[in-house]
Amino acid sequence: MIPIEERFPRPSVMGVVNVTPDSFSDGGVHLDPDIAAAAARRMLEEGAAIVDVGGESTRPGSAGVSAEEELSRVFPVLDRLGGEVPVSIDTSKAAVASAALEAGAVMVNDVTALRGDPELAGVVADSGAYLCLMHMQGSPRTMQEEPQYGDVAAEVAAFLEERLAFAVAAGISEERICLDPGIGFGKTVEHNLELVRRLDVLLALGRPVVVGFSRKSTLRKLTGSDDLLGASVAAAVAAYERGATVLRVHDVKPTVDALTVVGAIA
Ligand code: HH2
Repeated sequence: MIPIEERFPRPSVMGVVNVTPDSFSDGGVHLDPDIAAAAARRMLEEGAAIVDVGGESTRPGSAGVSAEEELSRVFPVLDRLGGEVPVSIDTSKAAVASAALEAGAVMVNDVTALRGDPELAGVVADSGAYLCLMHMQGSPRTMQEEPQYGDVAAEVAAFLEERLAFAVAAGISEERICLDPGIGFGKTVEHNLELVRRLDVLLALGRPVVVGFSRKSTLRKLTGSDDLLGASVAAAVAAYERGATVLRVHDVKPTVDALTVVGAIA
């Protein structure tokens, strides 16, 4: 088993393929499994190290979908990829993760950090997959109503430290785990900016950090623009420069190019 930092060295780009009708930036675009699989292959060609496939939107206000519905969206995509594209399955459900890992996924990306489904930790432990643990305050339905923190960086780090210990106690080796502050998940604009500004507080936990700022509403609020490409690339570069390892993005090529240039200058 290769430690996650060797399999996905800094910087690695994670391309986003949402197979949902309602995701907040690309909802409906990839609902056809042929189109979704083609998008995943294109992202790999453009330099993505891994593609995050999700069948349930977690946008603010969204309700959940059943495991059957989620699987019926993502499985045909994984089936078409045939294990040829490294896939992270964006799910909180053990049944979905289990089927996806069987179909070749190498990582489970759980926005609930193993709080959503008591069976998920065991599925990850038994499979030897990589795991991303993300911070969220509240649930997608309510999280943007009134997010509150004393010290957002310290509180997010304390939460992730506790979830990391939980995962390790469940038999998931620490070297398979990465951590994510959960940009936009129960956070104001200032909370999101502070988390990237003080990414060192998360890095101190000793695990690779994933940042997903791409196309999030904070960028729209900052720029006043609906075209979030430049803003998303800037946020990825800023996160990388502060030590993030994995950048979760919708626009792979511009991000890879930007990181290549920033890396050459460094
Ligand atoms: N953001 C979203 C979904 N999953 N996973 C991680 N680890 N980090 C993130 O920041 C993250 C995530 C939300 O973005 P998106 O996939 O574009 O939208 P939706 O949840 O509506 O499908």
